[in-house]
Amino acid sequence: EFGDRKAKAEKMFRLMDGFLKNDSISLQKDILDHVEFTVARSRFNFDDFEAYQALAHSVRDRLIERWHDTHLHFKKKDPKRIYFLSLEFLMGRSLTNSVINLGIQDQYADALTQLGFDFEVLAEQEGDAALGNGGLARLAACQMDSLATLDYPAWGYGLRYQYGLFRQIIVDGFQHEQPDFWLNFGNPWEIERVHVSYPVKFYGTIEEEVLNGKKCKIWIPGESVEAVAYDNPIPGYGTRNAINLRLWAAKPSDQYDMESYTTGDYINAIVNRQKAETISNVLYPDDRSYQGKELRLKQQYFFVSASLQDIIRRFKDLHSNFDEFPDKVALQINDTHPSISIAEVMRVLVDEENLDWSKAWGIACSIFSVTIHAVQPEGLEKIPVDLLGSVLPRHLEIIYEINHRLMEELKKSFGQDYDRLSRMSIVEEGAVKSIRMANLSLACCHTVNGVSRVHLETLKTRVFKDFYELWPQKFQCKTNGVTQRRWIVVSNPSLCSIISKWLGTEAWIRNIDLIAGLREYAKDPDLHTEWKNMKRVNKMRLAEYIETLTSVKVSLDAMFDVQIKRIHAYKRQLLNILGIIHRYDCIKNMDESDKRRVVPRVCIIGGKAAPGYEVAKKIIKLCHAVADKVNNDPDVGDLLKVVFIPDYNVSVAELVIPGSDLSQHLSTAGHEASGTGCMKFLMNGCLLLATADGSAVEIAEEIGAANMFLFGAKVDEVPALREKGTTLKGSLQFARVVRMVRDGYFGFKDYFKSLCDTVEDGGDFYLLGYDFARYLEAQAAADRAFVDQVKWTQMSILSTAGSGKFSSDRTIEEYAQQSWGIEPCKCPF
Ligand code: 6GP
Repeated sequence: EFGDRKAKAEKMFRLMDGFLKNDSISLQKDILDHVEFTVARSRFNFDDFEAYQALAHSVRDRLIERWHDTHLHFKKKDPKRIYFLSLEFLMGRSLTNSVINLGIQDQYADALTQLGFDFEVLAEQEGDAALGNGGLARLAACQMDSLATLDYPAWGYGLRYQYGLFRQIIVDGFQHEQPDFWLNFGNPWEIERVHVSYPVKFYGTIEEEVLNGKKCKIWIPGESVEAVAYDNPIPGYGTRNAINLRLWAAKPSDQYDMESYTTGDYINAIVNRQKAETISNVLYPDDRSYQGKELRLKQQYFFVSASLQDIIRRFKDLHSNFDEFPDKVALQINDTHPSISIAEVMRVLVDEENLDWSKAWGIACSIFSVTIHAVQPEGLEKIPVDLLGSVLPRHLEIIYEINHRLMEELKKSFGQDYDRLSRMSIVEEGAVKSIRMANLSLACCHTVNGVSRVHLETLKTRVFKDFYELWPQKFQCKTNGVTQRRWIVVSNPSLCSIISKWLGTEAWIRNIDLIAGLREYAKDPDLHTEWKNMKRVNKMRLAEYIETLTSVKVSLDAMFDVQIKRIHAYKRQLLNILGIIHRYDCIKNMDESDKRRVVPRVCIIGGKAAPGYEVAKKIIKLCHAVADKVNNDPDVGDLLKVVFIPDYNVSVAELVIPGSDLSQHLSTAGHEASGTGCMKFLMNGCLLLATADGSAVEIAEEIGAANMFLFGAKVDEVPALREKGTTLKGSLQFARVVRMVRDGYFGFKDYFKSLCDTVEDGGDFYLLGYDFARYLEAQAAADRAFVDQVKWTQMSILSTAGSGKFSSDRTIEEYAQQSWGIEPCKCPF
């Protein structure tokens, strides 16, 4: 039989003409075939978008080839796999990243030139896949790239939202949200698997039954929705491995509302079926609060249930004994959003696989690990008991049982310390009785990860203090990282060539530690010349983009100073704007000879505000109001320009980061879990102006504090400063700039009043007033450094050279070894 199969495989392979070929002629032929047969346009008449579609499909073919091989190989070797569950993945564009990781970028560029097209122009045709809000979601995307590159047997699981993160439109300086119809023009990067689908159940009742003399709970669900898989191949760099990101879409199930059919209510039955699809319709656009939303809970359970059915099916293909489950399966939950998976695993093992409770719990505790991405306890998700009991009645019972056993165990350690018990309880009593999803995760997961050293400390000493005292061994630090493939190789090709040339190798693209080798040349004038040229070309690209979008002309000699990230009070974009107002005010009061000493600046801000977040929306408006005044003031000219870049997303970041000189990371110390934007700037040789928060502390250790501009209250000073409250007065300068806004110097006096209130009158929770003077000093230090271009370039080179620790490759290695216990499984070429 084996001989038969082999002969058949050989015949297939001959018919296929072997693997797809990657020479220029074959690629041209492939692209044209796709124009004709996939896009269904004539080979003689197609535009840039159609060329992009055909190109993407030809790349997709090559991805699928490797992806198949990888999965066959994984199946044959049957290693322990890591399953990465995340409600959000912010992938951005795929084309350039794919051809680079496949190692066929030059061949494609050449093939397209032969056909009369330009690769870069076609790459611009692609829209962003924005199935996430911010940090946590982009981190997940970077980690998928590293998992594939490092040959780990990994799967990503998430939701295929029809509408990604909203598009930000600016009208008269105000943010408006528009839906992101990202699938309207098709998505060549996904493979629809109509036959890979699972029913996911909701609502209903619980009944008790006696089975084999044992009392059992039976869940009789009230609604069933079908989860259909959409697979997205993720290619590794410098390897044949391509792993899978499987996203679930909701489709009506045949079992849905059968009653209406039988009672003859045909039209309503169909309308109701359609409702099922709403589960995967839209991404929640707030990265902090989604408490108590039924749809959100259904989204979480929907993707978790489908993923677990898929994982268990794969396990059962080769194994029959659940004792082996922890040897084959590691489950990573990305923040607490997928933590209902803990109750689901228990339900499947106890109710469906008939394991006894303690055995099932032992298995659950050895497969799950969690990473927390938030700092504030308010950011941790809670689900009202009434809601959970209605949507997932059996899961609520299971969670109660887990909690009961947890409380019993805690009593053994802490006796009658009821305060502690109530803090650690999974069930929160109070006006709205709720389930604390973080406590559920902490009770079960063998590892609880923080995303920077400072963050882990906060988790240990504040957020999860009680749990840390009980289970110190669970707590681990996994400082975040980003992938150098996307953030240098894709987004900054000139820098990529410079690094490879000076290191004499491209090996750093897989082994980032090598990048430290640049330190040796940090003073080399030839490297300085190349480095400055690279920066200038990138700034030129950015300046053109700014002019196209905002009609503001900026000077390339100015320092490009950038703050791009979600708009949040704690990230203190307001501090930046008040600093800009101060700078403007100073320039206005200077005579001509003083003005000659001013370092010209282009201040660039970008980011989205959650639709219901008033303070954040006012900050966006203030930025525009200040820009209007400053940019049109002839006294200022090129000395200061203010630009708000609309609709910030991954592709915009790829353009902005390489073109910036300075980047700002201003969170009040203790509030940014890690920050990953700063790592992308660091890799690109942009100097950092930052508070000692999140991973900035570790960056300072790597590159030396003298090579960045650190300022502001330290993490351990913040609580005492807050205590002082009203007696804390900001500097006179601070009072003056806030007064300018209050007095309507930039217009919209009434509208900005409440924004000013947040930083005055003893409010100022985020300590803008306290930090303002030190912020201005740090800015002045940046100005002085910029004047000395030799020094600046050296600092810039040292930033790139010191960025090695902040690669997601390092983070993933740590997860693999310290949390997941998995080994690489490399597909042979
Ligand atoms: C973010 C954190 O705010 C950021 O500091 C961190 O770098 C990033 O996660 C990755 O770890 N958090 C989120 O995006 C979020 O939604 C619930 O937290």
